[in-house]
Amino acid sequence: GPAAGTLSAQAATPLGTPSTTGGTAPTAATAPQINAGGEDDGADCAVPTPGSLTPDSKLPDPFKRMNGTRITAKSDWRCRRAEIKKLAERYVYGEKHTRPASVTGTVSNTGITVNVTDQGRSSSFSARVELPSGPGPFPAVVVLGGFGADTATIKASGAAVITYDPLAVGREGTPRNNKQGAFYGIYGASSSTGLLMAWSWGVSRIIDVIEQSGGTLLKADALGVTGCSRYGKGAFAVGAFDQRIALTMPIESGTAGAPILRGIPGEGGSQPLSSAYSEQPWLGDAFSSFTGNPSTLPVDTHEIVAMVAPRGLLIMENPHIDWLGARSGSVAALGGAEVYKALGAGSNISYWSDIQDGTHCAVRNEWKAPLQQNIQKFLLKTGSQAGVFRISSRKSGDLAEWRNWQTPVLTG
Ligand code: MCU
Repeated sequence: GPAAGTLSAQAATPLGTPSTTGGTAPTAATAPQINAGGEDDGADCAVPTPGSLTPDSKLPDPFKRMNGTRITAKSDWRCRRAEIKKLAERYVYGEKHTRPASVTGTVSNTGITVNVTDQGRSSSFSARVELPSGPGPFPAVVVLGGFGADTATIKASGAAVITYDPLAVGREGTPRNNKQGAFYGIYGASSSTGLLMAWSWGVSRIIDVIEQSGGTLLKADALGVTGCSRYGKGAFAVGAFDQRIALTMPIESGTAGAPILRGIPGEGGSQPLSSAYSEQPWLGDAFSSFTGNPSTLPVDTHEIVAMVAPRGLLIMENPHIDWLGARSGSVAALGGAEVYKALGAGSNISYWSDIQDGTHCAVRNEWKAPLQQNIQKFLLKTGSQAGVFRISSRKSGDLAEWRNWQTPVLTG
């Protein structure tokens, strides 16, 4: 049986391959597609090759460039972010790969199909679509996996739900040298990229198809992502590595999700780094060097939080289950929030672990209002509610213990 403290993994409900042949998009007034940005707005930044790694038990300074200087202007963040992205790919998640040579597909009111060709190889996968009532085009939330997300509230708020089975793109239960799924069909079964990044790549390809569909049914500039547990880890990576995602909402993500990696060894009962690394190939192969001691990591998850800035972010965590590392999660949110503040976007990040019911991936009453408010603000663009930090006293971390840097006042 599972080790004490282990969560029994809820089986992901297999999602039927949606039929798209009969689907007809409801007619809707065509609005011009205004893109929030590209998948990777810092792709043109010159990022140095990382040098040797030096141990530091504190969180890396998110404002300090790889060349040792600190950024001084808000406009500097774009290329500093590109450095964090490169470090995160190299040491934590593995390479995402840039936009493939060809992405085609269809969007209907029941499903999305995706066909990708890159490096001379092709693969396909699909997702299910459920529309809210009323006239489109609709914002949409991509839900990774089939559990834990409050899809009723998402739809009642006026957003479509796109249910995506990450396992079709990066399968679980395979050895690291024989990874399977649509991502690995293209980039190879021995790719060192972990499942979380493969899942993130899959959502990016769904967004490519939505962008190409012309915006009559789903709005490419009003997309969110969510998922619980292992799919919370995935949702976190999706939002960090695609800047077209307007709202990122990881739920109870645990180790390899939001919680600071440096915090895990000292947070009693939390899933050890070695366990998260070996349970499934979620993280990239290169993370093996850090499972015993994360102190030489040149990046930590407060900076993955920061990669989402200034876009909408709602981190939901469960402080009743030690395994989920919610104390380290609160530190990641607080640390990343410093970047949001420096960018003048402090009200775009929310964190909520003050909940009553300890059941893993339960749909919770406490999260209904913040979910709705974030959808209104970042997807429907009708709300303006400020972000909230509701950190449970059960698992409340202290950022001051984790940093030796201060937040600069950025110009611009
Ligand atoms: C929190 O996410 C994982 C956790 O990392 C695993 O150790 C456990 O087996 O499964 C959790 C999960 O995905 O539950 C549905």
